[in-house]
Amino acid sequence: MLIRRPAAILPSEITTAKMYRERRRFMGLAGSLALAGTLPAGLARAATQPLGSITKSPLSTTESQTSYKAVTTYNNFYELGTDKEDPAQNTHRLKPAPWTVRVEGLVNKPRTFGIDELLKLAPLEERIYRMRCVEGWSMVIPWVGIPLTSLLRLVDPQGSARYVEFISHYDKTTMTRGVLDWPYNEALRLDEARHPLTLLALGLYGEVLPIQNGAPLRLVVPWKYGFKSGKSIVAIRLTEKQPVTAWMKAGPSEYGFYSNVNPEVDHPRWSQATERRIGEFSKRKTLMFNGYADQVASLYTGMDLRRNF
Ligand SMILES: Nc1nc2c(c(=O)[nH]1)N[C@H]1C(S)=C(S)[C@@H](COP(=O)(O)O)O[C@H]1N2
Ligand SMILES: [Mo]
Repeated sequence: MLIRRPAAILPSEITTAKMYRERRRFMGLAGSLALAGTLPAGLARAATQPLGSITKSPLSTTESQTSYKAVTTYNNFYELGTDKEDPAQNTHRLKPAPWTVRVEGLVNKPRTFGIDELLKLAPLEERIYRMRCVEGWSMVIPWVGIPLTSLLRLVDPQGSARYVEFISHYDKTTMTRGVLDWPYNEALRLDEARHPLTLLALGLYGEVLPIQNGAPLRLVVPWKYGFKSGKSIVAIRLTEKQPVTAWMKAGPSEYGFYSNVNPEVDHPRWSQATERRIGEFSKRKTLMFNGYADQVASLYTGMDLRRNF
């Protein structure tokens, strides 16, 4: 059998998680061993556990996906460092297992879920979403997850519940101190949280979520700026009052509660009219609600989206 050696793989082909991992494994091992084709059997095993069967969602975009490498090395996860490369280098600061998430507050059936239970709540779906950061860059990411509404249904929200707060894990002994008022928290209105596009992500590129992307579970809200998609969530709390979120506390004039992608509302320090898709050179025009207006605009009828930014 002809063995295809790493040198024969073009960088442009390295788009899938599996291929990227294989390439890294080759580079990380003593080259002679790998090239001689004498890889010990144990090393051929996947580095991460498989998620099981995943169905493809019709809610996915058909735009080309950002490379696995960019998705997993260009991150915002301030708990693991404030530079884009930091989270991928500081993954040892977060232990994604064992893990539980408690769902509490104004619900009739408060409950704590383990990751195994979440994986069984609803069929796992691949959702390829456009994501846009408030900093002006965007990516297309094949998330794997379950609709958040599947989880909310199980805890039976009370009639008075109007908001859903998401609280991220924080450990001051290993994670960044200062910068934000930890733990990181974000929130949605209950109808936004129940919207079919709102995803509880447990994986990407067909595999378990890498730590730098918010393992073991993170929120994904594709029509809002990236910071609304809290990572490494430990608690989901239903409330009557609008929660004050970490970024609102840090800069109330810059980060409002809604944070819908809106090219007409500039960040006080820069325009939001265009964005750079990671991997592309020229800029794209930013679309209202990040291109999801048909699905979500009705959530905001009658609201002044300049005031409710
Ligand atoms: N806990 C936590 N969640 C977070 C952040 C963070 O710093 N901490 N950064 C947010 C921001 S600003 C963005 S753009 C996205 C980035 O997600 P990604 O690195 O998986 O692309 O995560 C969001 N979720
Ligand atoms: Mo962001």
